Amino acid sequence: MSSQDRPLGVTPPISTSLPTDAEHAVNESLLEELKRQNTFESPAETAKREKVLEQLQLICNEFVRRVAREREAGSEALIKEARGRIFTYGSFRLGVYGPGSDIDALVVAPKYVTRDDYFKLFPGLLQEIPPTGAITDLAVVSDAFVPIIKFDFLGISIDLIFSRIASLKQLPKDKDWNLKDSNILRGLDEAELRSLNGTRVTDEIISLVPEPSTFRLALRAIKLWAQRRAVYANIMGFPGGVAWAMLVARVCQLYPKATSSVVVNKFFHIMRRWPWPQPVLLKAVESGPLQVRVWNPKLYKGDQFHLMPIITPAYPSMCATYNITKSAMTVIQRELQRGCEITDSVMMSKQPWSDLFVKHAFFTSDYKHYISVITTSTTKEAHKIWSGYVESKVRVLVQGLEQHPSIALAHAFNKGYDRRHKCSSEQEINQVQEGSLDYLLKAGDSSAGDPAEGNKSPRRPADGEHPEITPEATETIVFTTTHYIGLELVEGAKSLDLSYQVDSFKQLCGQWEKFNSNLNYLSVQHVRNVKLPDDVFEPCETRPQKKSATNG
Ligand code: 3AT
Ligand code: MN
Ligand code: MN
Repeated sequence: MSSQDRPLGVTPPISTSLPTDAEHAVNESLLEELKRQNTFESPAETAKREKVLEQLQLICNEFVRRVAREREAGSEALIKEARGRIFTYGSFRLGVYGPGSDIDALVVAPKYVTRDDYFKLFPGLLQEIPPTGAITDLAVVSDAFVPIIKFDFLGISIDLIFSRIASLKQLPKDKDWNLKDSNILRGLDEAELRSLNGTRVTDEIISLVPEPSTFRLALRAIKLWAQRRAVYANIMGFPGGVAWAMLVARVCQLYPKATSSVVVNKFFHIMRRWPWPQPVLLKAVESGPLQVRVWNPKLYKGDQFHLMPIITPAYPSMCATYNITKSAMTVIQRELQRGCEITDSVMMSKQPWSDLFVKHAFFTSDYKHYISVITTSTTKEAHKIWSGYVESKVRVLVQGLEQHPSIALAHAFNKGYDRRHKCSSEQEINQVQEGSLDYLLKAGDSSAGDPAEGNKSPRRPADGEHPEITPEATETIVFTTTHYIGLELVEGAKSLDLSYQVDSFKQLCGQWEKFNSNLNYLSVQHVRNVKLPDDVFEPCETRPQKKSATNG
């Protein structure tokens, strides 16, 4: 258990006052609201997660034993004792997972086990050891930035990554053994370092908060708020789960005895007034023991460009928010301001917590002008790769738009919209590529076989081949993903010629080595609020209306 007396953080606490009765009461109502909002899963579902993790541990041991038998033949004692270890990270490890959360886990193995062994043997063991049908949707992504095996285990999605420990021939049996000691990083390559990083960061965050249960409830509230307000998305230039967790952890350090409700209220005030670009740190940044780059704006010019640096506590410390754009920062500041106002009034019991979690108005009233970035592909496989790449570059377009003299703010919505279209001619495909929704397949529309699966052979074109459109075989399923960027114009803005920004963005994406002009397409369009498609609105929402001339 964490010590109540040891001060945590890079400064002393702001207040060590104990909560008042009123604060306890508001805390109770926060817990009730989070339950009502379905952020907790049932004990039975959590028990299932534990069972899945036990199974994974057994598979992990068997995996290491098999490699040991092959590579350490003769060392009977070593083979007999050979074992691996499953660690978790992400929302499960932080204790803030909900009904839909995955389990992010890491396989740790002794020095003689390689990443190649992991990708060669582990998928087979997943098919072999658990009962038939327990593992579904297995996908192996060995060439990713963080190489990963993804699958569903009894319906729970699992992200499983791997690292060995180069200094250990045998992993300790001790249940309390962990990855905290930075010396375990010695001798590892970049991918292995990154794989160990997730668990090391989450473990450090928890060990650096004065009261983990207070932290967890407050973080659940902040995560829900950030998701509802669409300011949760690392890839779109907003903080992701780890960054929001670190901000909440910092506030917990500053108010070590406070309730979660007070932490949430103080979170908005402290973060609203944070003197960016001064970094948010949970502890002093360590510079060793390895020769690995650590976040340091005095040493690295690139680190000076981080607008809202939030620094991970585990060595080697990194900036979790290097993605944040100028516009995203403005949007975050506005949302923090809104959070200040609402939670101040909630703390005085003048407003309910539910007001904090009201959905954003990105499409309904925030903007008049939108830019839509439409990626199109004619096969499902090609679309996954292409849309993923373009998504990771939308921030670059945002940064370009921010430079435009007529644009005050370019706000990228935090998620893209996936759509499927049924086209019966080359011309219709072209229209879809340019943003037409005339051939949209509604969810559940099965008139084209199983549209989720895309074009079935023989109509599905081979890789690199253009889908053949003949009078007999007339249906092509076209896949699109659209990202919306809301624009705020400067006062008195006249022209809105974005061709320079748009062309440079298209050029950047088109230069990607995996871009296939036969299968992939990219279009960028200007959309007025009154022309936004139906599916970005909930049934209960009011669409933006064209102002009638008489209303002026
Ligand atoms: P959920 O409860 O699962 O929604 P989470 O915080 O666990 O929330 P994720 O499972 O998406 O979120 O991510 C867990 C961690 O995995 C967070 C981050 O350290 C790492 N991670 C996720 N996506 C990426 C990515 N694209 N690149 C690098 N690291 C990633
Ligand atoms: Mn997760
Ligand atoms: Mn995950």
